[in-house]
Amino acid sequence: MTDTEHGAARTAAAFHAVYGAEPTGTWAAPGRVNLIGEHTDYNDGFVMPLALPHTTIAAAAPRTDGVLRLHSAGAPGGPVTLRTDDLAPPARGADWAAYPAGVVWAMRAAGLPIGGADLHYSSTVPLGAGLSSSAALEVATALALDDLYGLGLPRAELARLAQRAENGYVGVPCGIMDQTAAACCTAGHALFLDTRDLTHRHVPFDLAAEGLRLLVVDTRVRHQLGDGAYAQRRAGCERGARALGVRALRDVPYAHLPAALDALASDPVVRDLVRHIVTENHRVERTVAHLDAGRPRAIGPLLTAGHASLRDDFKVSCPELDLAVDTANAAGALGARMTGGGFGGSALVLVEAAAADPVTDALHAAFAAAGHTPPRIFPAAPGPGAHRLGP
Ligand code: GAF
Repeated sequence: MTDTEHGAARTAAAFHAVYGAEPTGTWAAPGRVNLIGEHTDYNDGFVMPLALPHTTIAAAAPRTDGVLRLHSAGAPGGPVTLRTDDLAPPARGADWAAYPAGVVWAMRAAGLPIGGADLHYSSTVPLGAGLSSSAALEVATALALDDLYGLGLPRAELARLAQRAENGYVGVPCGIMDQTAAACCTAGHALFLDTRDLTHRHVPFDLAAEGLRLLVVDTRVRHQLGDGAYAQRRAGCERGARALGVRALRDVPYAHLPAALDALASDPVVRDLVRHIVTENHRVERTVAHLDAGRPRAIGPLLTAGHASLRDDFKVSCPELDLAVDTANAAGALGARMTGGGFGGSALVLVEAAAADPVTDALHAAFAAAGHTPPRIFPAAPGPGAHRLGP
């Protein structure tokens, strides 16, 4: 049995222990790291996430009485019990159950014939590490309900419903990247996604075959997206688009960046946000070009340049993330950057396989010397997107 099969069997057994019956099935959705393309998703831009092997597993069975029961291996106590008819935003409290309840709300608000259900969750996606544990929870729920109620919705639609749950029910103004990564990624590939229309392409990223490793460095600095700084960046980008007369910053071509920056000279905060978004979209396109041409090592400097832009222009880094990036590069990494929303969470590091251990040692030593909490460091190879596990 694989780890995932074990996880499915354990989650199904726990469902039985909680609800006294067999689940109809089990479904998994992964966390993600974003290789490049940060904060571009709410600017209609390009992103390039890949699925982690860490997943949230939902065991579920439908109910005919309109009751929704939600239980998590990670939360103490019995199931949260709600009536689907009563679900309405805003969610009461920022409780984990708001995410799956929000998915049920979003599906029903979209007119989909979703009734009640019993759900039990287990997860190996690190929480609060900027690795999209919320999107994994939402997408596992959306896929389970889609299957239980025989809807057969396209993956991109499940991602949109999951995002609507988070925006409209939980109240977090996130973009669409994380939910699409959880729903649409495939093993061995990064997902080149155009967030304007969700068209995407699976770009081969076979690290092992290339003799490379991608390390995820969880700084253990926790940051919630809902607490204002993310929404401020988003509002600043919208202000920039309005000032430049474009629908979204994605519509500012890289070649027009100098003129756009001149036009925004009187608003340096917005000017710097715009510089990040326009250069970041360009970095995504160059990353894709390198990977398509079989030059994965060449993306290293783009990762590091992306970090500098997030630190200096978008101002969403923090000392621990900067230390991780600088230390990894000084120890011989090909490139490194923060990944996800920022202000904490995780960095990623691209290294030659032989350099993975020395770079990991250097990171531990640097965090210890700085008096920071020890980071959690693990290699990530692109795993599959959401799927049914069984029975
Ligand atoms: C978070 C958000 F949820 C995403 O939508 C995205 O904006 C990301 O931060 C930054 O790229 O993960």
